[in-house]
Amino acid sequence: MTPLSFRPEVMIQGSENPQPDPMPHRAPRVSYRMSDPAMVLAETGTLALFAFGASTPLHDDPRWMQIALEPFETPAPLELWQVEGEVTHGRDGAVRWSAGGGWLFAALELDEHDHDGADAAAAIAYRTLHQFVSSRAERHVLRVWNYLDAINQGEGDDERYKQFCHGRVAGMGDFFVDGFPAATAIGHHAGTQRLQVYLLASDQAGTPVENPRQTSAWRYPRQYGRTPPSFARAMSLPAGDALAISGTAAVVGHASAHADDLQQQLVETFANLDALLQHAGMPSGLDTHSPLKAYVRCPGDAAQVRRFIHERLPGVPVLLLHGDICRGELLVEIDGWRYA
Ligand code: 3EB
Repeated sequence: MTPLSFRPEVMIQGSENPQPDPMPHRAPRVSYRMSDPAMVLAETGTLALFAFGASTPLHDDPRWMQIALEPFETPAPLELWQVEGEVTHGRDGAVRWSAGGGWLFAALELDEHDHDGADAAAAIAYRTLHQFVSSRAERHVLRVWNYLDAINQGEGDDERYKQFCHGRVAGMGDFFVDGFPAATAIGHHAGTQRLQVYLLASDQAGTPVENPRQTSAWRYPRQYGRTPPSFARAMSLPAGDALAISGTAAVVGHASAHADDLQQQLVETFANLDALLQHAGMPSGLDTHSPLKAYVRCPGDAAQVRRFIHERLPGVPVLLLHGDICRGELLVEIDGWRYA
């Protein structure tokens, strides 16, 4: 839906409603940039800035986040979220946040040692973020990223990813009654039990999008754990001008396809991405404004993943990160943005 076609509806609603919803805001611009963090943080409209890997600097600014995933190409660019207008930022207990132009970034990092494991840490993280977001006008969570240590450790229902899924649902309460946000959940190798959760929220609701080639994650059968994963395959942003694409892997229906075959998993992952874009009504393919991340389990696979993506999507910015996918047989996962 374009902002123009949306306008008359809002005006009609507005005439009946003393407090009409604000107009949908233009989607934040997400890009990768090689630049000096201090300079980017000083720019008007910088909502968040991400650095990848342990060798990046630390900053006190609440908008700065060091991600526990190592990039395969160094120096890696920063990931930048830009909005229109002034940005304010602060801390609320353990939550770091920034807001501007109708958008909200919020982040929480926990040490699992303080919280008795992945299950309890996820519950605390989601409860805390829920409480914070509820206090804000930007209360519609559209996109969440989750990074946790040793994601595939443990057998059966005790696997840490499954514990995380259980705790996430326990902690979220009625956070997502209007539908789950788009999400990513990836394992890091930082060797500390650090749980990183961050989100993008808006003062307007988005539209969750599912993938016709895939069972909705919250309907996965029992074999994948006691508590199915709670995320949407994608989220169309309120103005319909961007699609936030969840972590997408070689899952067809609910099953992992091509166990341990990297090339075939890449082909299947791109078939999933194509189907998702089509189902969302977005232009097919990805363009040079559509930044992607590829999470690669085995460092030796990175070159092949890079080659495949560059051949398939020339000119599309892609950041290759060392990360474990939540099912042991999956070797690669891709997420990112598609602007209309
Ligand atoms: C899948 O299709 C792959 O638990 O939040 C992808 C995106 C996956 C998000 C999550 C998990 C999550 O099931 C795994």
